[in-house]
Amino acid sequence: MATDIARAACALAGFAWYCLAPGPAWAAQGDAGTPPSVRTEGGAEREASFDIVVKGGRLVSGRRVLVVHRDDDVTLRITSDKADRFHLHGYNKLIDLAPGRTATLTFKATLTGRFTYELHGADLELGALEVYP
Ligand SMILES: [Cu+2]
Repeated sequence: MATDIARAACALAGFAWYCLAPGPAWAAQGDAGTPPSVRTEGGAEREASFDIVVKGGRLVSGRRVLVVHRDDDVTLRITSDKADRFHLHGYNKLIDLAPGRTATLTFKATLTGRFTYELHGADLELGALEVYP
């Protein structure tokens, strides 16, 4: 249900090709799967941290789809070569980016689903955060 809403919003934003890409397509690109995060199975503390680097209007860091689980402590370290504003949809996290400086966003992944993230200044859709139960 939430996914449908997200897809509709994305379609309106002109990113239908991106939003409608099925899961297996991402998997085939090596984006899905085990997140490169520090995890303690069965333990109380889980964290997932990711670097998001944008240069010349392109995402140059590794993966577009960031995979975590509900209640993980998520850290996004975002670096852009131009001043911009980063937006994680759904969680509605906004952070200003200064050129060449890394901005850090931390939050607990309390909502499950697929949430796109983008740069507002460049109007650039970068990827998605997937939060699994
Ligand atoms: Cu946005």
